[in-house]
Amino acid sequence: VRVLLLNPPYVTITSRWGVGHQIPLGLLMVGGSLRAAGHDVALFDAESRRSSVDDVAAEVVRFAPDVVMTGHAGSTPAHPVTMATLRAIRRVSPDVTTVYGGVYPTYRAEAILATEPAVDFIVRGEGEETARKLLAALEDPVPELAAVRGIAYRDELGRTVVTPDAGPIRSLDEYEIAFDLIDDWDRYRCFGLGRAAIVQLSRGCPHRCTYCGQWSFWNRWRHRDPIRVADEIERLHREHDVRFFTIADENPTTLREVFRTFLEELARRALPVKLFATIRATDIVRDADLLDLYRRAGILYVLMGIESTQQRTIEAIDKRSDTAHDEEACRLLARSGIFSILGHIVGLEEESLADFRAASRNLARYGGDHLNAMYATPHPWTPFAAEVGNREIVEDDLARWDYRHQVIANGRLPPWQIFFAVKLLELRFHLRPRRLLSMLRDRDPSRRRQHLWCLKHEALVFLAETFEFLRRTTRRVPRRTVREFLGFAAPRPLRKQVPVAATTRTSPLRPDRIAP
Ligand code: B12
Ligand code: SF4
Repeated sequence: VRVLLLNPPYVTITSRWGVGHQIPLGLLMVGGSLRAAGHDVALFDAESRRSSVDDVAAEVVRFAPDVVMTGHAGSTPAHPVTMATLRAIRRVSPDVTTVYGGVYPTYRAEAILATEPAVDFIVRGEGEETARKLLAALEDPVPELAAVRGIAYRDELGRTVVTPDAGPIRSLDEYEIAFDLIDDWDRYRCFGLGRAAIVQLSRGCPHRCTYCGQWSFWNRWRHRDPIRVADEIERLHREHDVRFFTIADENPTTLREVFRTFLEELARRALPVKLFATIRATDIVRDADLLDLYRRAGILYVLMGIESTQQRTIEAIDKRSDTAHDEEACRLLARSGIFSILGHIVGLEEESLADFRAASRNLARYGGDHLNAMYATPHPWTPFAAEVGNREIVEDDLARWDYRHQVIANGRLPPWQIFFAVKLLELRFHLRPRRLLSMLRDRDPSRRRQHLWCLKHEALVFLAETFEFLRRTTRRVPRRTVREFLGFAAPRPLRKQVPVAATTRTSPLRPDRIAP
């Protein structure tokens, strides 16, 4: 089967002015699996090419695939433009079969199929095996679609059929990743460090933060062979001069020994590459004795989702962490020469201006290097969405459900006040004298270059977001609660909260959430 993998033309302020574009790893993983099964596969990355919807339609006519497969990492906010693109494709190539995958369509399959005739199939969950089985079924003169687990489609009577879940892939190492489908590595550059790629050591997370939609998507935490991932990094560096790697994992440090093996392999190879990883503060504290190895392996940035500087909020979202760990992790990373990025979420509670002032003071005390202030977003598949079901939404455009726009109303403060409170928080954090002074005092020229690169791009994102907000303040959003907007039939029951004090905060791993 001739397959065109399509990364839709979804471009955000953060990719345009901030971190840049990244390779579409999910599609490359699906592509590798399909190619190994004998299909003819190509990739069109409309995001990094900054193509228009019409450019994509023209490319589909030119390539003339049997099947177009699409999906984007920034799944929910990318949904509207993905649908516009599939509609344009349908207009010019009515016979092409369309397949849509990723996190958002996994959970909204029925709603999408009911309203979007341009979507023929949805692959729910991990794509490698299911996409292969779907194509095998489609090649059959009498396709037995109902037997393919993990898909959704319309039957000949137009009824939506959702087949049983496919379940998590057992051995992630069995699948090849089609990195060679990338035709121009120069389109993927990050942090001013040259060519960039994403790699994945593990999938899933054994934690259960209420607002996070990732743990349920991947099901159990599983990992690849850490040595093979190090091989992959070395190969991408040697063959394509990739110098910056983002580790896609939700929680790469879940098993200390696995992560340690990965780091030791990288340190031993002494490649001139830098890494970005998302790691829990509790694991940074746990790994205090390994942080020198982290640095030698090339880890340059660690994003820590601290989410709030209030202990009550951290407990309400079941983060299984605490403010002491967050502060300690910042200190340890600074001591090890690794840049920390603090993920802070606004809207998990209805903050007052006093709460913003307290957050600003606390974040300054933690002393991290960068702040990524985000807005709580009620993905319908999270317990958080049910918890905030009665709050109103202030943003009904899914394209803005990207963590950079306020979605849920705050009963105490209007959106314009929240926006400026967040911008002030960012400004005070990034321009605090102690931070600026330590940047100026940094003698290492490569670190100084990083400081400057980040400062410039943080300023650009700041200005672009402010400009965008001012242009858009007049738009009125009809009054609806989260529940009404998402169309919940009934609020989902709240999960039983485990009191944090009754658990071991630093190692709350449950064996049933980790694959053997
Ligand atoms: C690396 C990363 C980034 C990178 C690179 C993104 C990229 N272009 O690849 C950067 C830093 C640029 C980034 C930016 C953003 N990101 Co981001 N990012 C991630 C991260 C950490 C990993 C993504 C990844 O590569 N995963 C691994 C791959 C293999 O998984 P996957 O893409 O889901 O693909 C699998 C399946 O979903 C499925 N599949 C996917 N697509 C398709 C298509 C078909 C046809 C099929 C059959 C199957 C299929 O098969 C794949 C293999 O099993 C995730 C969190 C996470 N750990 O997953 C967040 C995440 C994807 N990001 C998210 C968001 C919202 C964003 C931003 C919008 C934030 C912002 N406002 O700037 C932007 C989008 C900008 C952009 N243009 O990409 C959210 C998406 C939320 C949602 N579910 O809707 C996530 C899940 C974070 C989170 N915890 O909520 N991100
Ligand atoms: S630790 Fe991170 S990935 Fe894991 S459930 Fe919490 S927010 Fe999600």
